[in-house]
Amino acid sequence: MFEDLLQRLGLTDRNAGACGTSWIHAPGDDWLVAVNPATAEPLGQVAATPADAYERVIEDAQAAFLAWRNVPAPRRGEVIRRLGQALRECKRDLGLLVTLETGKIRAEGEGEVQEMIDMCDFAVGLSRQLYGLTIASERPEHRMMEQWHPLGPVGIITAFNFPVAVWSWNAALAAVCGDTMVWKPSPITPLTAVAVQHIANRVAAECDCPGVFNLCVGGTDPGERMIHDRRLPLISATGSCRLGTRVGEVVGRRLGRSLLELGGNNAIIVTPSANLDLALRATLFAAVGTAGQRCTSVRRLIVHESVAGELVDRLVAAYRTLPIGNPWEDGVLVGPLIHENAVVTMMRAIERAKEQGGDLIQGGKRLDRPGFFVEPALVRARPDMPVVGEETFAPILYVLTYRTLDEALALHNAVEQGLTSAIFTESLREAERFLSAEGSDCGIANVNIGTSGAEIGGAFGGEKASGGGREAGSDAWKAYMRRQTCTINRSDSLPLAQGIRFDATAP
Ligand code: UN1
Repeated sequence: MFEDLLQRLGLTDRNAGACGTSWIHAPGDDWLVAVNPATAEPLGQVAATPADAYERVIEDAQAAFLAWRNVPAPRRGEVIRRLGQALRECKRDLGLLVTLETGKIRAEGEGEVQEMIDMCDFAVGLSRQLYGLTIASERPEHRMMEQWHPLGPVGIITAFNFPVAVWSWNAALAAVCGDTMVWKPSPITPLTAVAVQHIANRVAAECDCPGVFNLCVGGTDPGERMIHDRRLPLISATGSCRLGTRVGEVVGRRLGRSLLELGGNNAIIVTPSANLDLALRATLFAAVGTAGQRCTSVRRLIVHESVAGELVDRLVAAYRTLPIGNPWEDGVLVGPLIHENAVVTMMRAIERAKEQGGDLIQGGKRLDRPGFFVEPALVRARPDMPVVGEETFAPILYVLTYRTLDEALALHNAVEQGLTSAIFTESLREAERFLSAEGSDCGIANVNIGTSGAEIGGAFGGEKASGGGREAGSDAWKAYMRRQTCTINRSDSLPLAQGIRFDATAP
């Protein structure tokens, strides 16, 4: 049905999955099958990376790093400017492939490519702003300064739900910072990764910088190799808390750096003064957008009891008319879940919620059609239900009520994760309290905006079990570089810091 599209993106039925300075066509018999979750039909296959191909990819990334680190940063920025241009040219095609491989709707598929473009623009500017500080020295005729150097080849592990944007958060920064990189995409979305690699290869060929962007498609095998590999000083990983724990442990054992962007159990607090129209629209996008499969999706709605009745009625009405269907069709707002297992996990969570005393007030059924479609679910819940503390990667929204803001904040922060958060209020005091030190404990806190859909200009990431990493905007680039403190003496004496005297006589 979409053969032309695959062709335009350089894809065939069977694609190589390992790429260093060139594609490595290993005879490997381990093929990953990309499936369209809306039809359960295969889209194409990609070869998993065997051990010897992995070695070649890492060697290419290492060799390329030796040259790339010496290229002036603004020139590295030029490569990323061109990458952004190439992405603009294929925004529709790549966006549609994201839709086909992940099941997210067209607007969101293209939105993801826009996020890549924005990220490239940001990194181009950054390539002239990798600033260090100068610091007052306590010693006469001395100067202290801080400078930032490239770190090395970076390992990038990404998840199925943002199969291309999260690569760009890392890749655009790593490249301008002078790092080369090795990308292991989710084994569920290998086709978009191969398509992006083709685009990156074209840009790298034009700019004569082979080996900066590298790929090794696969499951746990290349993943485990990467996290153990001392040649990768930084592993940036996006995925579940379980994956993050493994990455953090293994990389920590070799004293490498890890940048973790893990799960969330995000909440929206709706206060008595809230503009309910806004709260409703924001909740809908955050709860059912991407079929609830963003790490930023809202999982808990904490509503003041005085407005809970009205808000829940309006949510139920909106859920009943949600256009669910083929994500590439106009007007559809909810596509399928990613695979069969995701459907089963969602149904189990709903069963457990019921057993624990929750009340399923809307949706929650599988649709009788091919693919992995479900009705988004609304569950009236109590905070002590264990299932409410878990992140089920599906559109289940637990509705909780509260009486005082103290109670709402305590409920809000009572989960293991700490990624994104939001409050809907017209009260300055409530908003400021939510943003204060005693308010939201998350990496992202919004007022009158939902939990999902962050801009790339800010640092993205969360606290607690969400991993602590920060990616994309602000000064997230610092994770991709090594900091060096330099002190320079232009005098004829050798004063020691802290006033120490050490007058050894030299012969
Ligand atoms: C994710 O789900 O892993 O803020 C990332 C958002 C997107 C990124 C989500 N910009 O929802």
